[in-house]
Amino acid sequence: MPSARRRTRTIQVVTGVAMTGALLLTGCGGSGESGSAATTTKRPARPATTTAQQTGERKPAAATVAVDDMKFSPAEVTVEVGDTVTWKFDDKVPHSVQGIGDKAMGINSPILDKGEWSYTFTNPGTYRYLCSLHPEMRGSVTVE
Ligand SMILES: [Cu+2]
Repeated sequence: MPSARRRTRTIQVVTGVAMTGALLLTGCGGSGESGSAATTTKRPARPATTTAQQTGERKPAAATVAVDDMKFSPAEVTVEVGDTVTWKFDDKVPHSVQGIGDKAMGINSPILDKGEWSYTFTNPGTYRYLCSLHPEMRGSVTVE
């Protein structure tokens, strides 16, 4: 078998080279194979984890209270935490939405005769309010 013979010769050659190399160890720096630089394949940067949350979209009002005919209607509404209540003003005289007590301090609309005003409730509880011009006009928002 010729291949077996060749292999034997190759082994001999290799051994010889190895020996020679050992002898010339000090002298043969630099002449080796080039291009063996490990090319680390650069992995593409992991894409930013996309969150499915839609924080940009504004939630529609969970409840709408009409401010008309000298009253809030419905006078009592119930929403969930994070919900927005919108008051729609449409009366012959102006009104406002004014929270009653420290808890409802943030509820404070301008005085309006037309248009609407919204408030987003972020804590559970019952929030009572009135119209600053007509304190007999009262309503409440319960946040669950
Ligand atoms: Cu009023």
